[in-house]
Amino acid sequence: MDFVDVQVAGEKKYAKQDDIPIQYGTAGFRTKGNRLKHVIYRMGVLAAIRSACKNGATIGVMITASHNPEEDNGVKLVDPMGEMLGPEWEKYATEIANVPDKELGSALQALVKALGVASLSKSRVAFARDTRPSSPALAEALEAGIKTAGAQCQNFGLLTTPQLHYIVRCINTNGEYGKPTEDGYFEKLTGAFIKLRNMRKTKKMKTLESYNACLYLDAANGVGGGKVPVLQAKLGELLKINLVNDGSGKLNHDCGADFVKVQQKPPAGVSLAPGQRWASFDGDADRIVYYFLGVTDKKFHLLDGDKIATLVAGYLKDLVQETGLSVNLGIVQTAYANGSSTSYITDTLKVPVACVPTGVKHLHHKAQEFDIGVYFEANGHGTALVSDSSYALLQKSVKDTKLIEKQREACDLLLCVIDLINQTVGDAISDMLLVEMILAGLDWDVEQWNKAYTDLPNRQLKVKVKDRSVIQTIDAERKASTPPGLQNAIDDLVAQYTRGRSFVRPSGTEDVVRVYAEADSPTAADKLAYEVAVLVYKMAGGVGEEPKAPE
Ligand code: G16
Repeated sequence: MDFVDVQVAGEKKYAKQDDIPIQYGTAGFRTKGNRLKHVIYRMGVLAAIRSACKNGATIGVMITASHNPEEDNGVKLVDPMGEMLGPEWEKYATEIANVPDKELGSALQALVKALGVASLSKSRVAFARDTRPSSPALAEALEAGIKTAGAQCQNFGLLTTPQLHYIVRCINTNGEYGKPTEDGYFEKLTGAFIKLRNMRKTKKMKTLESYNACLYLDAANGVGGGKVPVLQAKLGELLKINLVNDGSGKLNHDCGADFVKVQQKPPAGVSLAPGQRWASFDGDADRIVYYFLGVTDKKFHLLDGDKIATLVAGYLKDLVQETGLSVNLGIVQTAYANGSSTSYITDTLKVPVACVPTGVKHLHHKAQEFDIGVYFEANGHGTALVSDSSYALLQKSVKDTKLIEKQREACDLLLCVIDLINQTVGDAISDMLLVEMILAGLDWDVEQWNKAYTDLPNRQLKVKVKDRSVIQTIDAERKASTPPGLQNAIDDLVAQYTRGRSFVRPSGTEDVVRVYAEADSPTAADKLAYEVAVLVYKMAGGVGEEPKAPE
C-alpha cells in the first residue's frame, strides 16, 4: 500500500500552516480553527487506518472544540463502541499531525507497516461537526483525507458530540444499541423517558403531581441549541424547555456550562426568578450543569457534575437494592470534585469512590471496573455505565418468577433507566432527561436536591506560561512533580487555610495552567487560588501580567 495520492493532496491543498507542534490532548487536538486544516485532513487518513485495525468497524470523527471560544476548533476520534480513541493511539495521532508535509506519505507507510495493515478499502469512517464558522471547511478537509485514503465515509452533518458517539456504537452493533441515526437517538432517549414517567405513575411508586415540568435551558449558542426543538416536539407537556442562547448569539461567549461553572454565576443577560430550575449545556452538548436562585436566601446555587453524580448514584443505589440482586456500584471523580461531595459519597451514600486524572477517557475506563459505574467531572461531563453481565442479569431477572413482583418491577425500571443513559460518553441531553426523571420520581425540587451537602467554597483560575508542559503531575493530578519546589510551596500555603486544598495542572484543551483551590469561606478560597496562581506564574515561567489579587 502506498500513500502517493494522500501525499500529493496533502502537499497541494492541505499543507501545514505552521511548524508549531500540536498534541492530541485531553479531548483530541484543539487550537485556533485556522491552524487545523492539515491536522484534520491527516486525521481522516488515521481514522481509516484505525478502522482497518478494527476489522473494518466504523470509526467516528467529531469536529468541535466543545467549551473553547468560537474561533477555536478541534477534532476527536471515536472508537467502535462509541468510546474515546484508545490512549495507545494518541501518540500515532500526534506523530502524524506533526510530520513535515514531505514526509507524510512515508510516515503513514511506516505506521501501516508497523501495525500490519494491508489495505484500507474496507475501512469506514463516520463524521459530524459542530456549528463553528470554521467547521464546514474542516469537514471538507476531513472528507478529503478519508476518501483519498480509499475508505468509505458517512457525513452526519451537524450533531452533538454524544450523538455521534451513539451513532458509531449503533453502526458497530448492527443496530442492537439503537438505530444509527439522529432520529434513532431521540427515539431511544425520549421513548425511555416517556415510559419511565408512565411506569412511575402506573406502579404508584410516587405521585408526580408536584413535579414542575418547566426547565430553563442555556444551550451555549452551540450545536445543542438546534437539537432542543426536536427533543421538545417528542416530549410535549412532559417537559417544557424554555430555551435561551439557542445558537443565535456567539458560541460559548459569557454563557454555557463552562462559563457558569467557572464563574459561578448565570449566563450573561439572563435573570433567574427564585426557584426556577435552570441548566446550561456546553458548545457540543456533552456537559451540563444545573443552577437556581434560592427562594429564601435569593443566592445563586450551582448543581454541578458532583451534585449530578450524587443524585444519580443515590437513585441507582436505591433501585439496585430494590432488585435484591448482587450488583456493585461505584463513583469516579477527578481532583476537581468538591471535598464535600467526596465526603457525602463516602459517609452518607456509602458508595466506593475513585479519583482519576481529568479527561473523560480516564473516568470512563475506571467506571468500567464496577457493575454500575457513575462517573462525572465537576464541570458536568459524565454518565453512568452498566456492565454487559449486569445488563444480562437484569434482563433475566425481570422474567424470573422466583423473585417477588416488587423485585421484578425494580429490574424493569432499572433496564428502562439504562436505556435513558448514553452508555458511550457524557451527554448533556441524556443527563438532563435522567435528572428530570429522577427529580420527578423523587418528587424533589432543586432546593431539595441541593440540600444533600453544601459545597466547600472554591475558585478556579488560569495562568498563562511560556510552556505549560513544565508542570508535570502525579497522584491523579493532585500533586505537581515539576517544577522542583512548586508542590512544597503549594503545601505551605494550603496549610495556612482551614479545610484548604489546592492543585495545579496543565490544561489539555487550552494553552494555560489551571489552578483549583477550596477552603472554608469564599474569601479564603479566592485568596488561596490567587496565591497559588502567583506561585505558578513565578515558578513555571508566567507570561503577560501577573495574576491579580481578588478584590
Ligand atoms: C474536555 C474533556 C473533559 C475535560 C475538559 C477540560 O471537555 O472532555 O474531560 O474536563 O476538556 O480539560 P482541560 O482542563 O484539560 O482543559 P470538553 O467539554 O471541552 O470536550
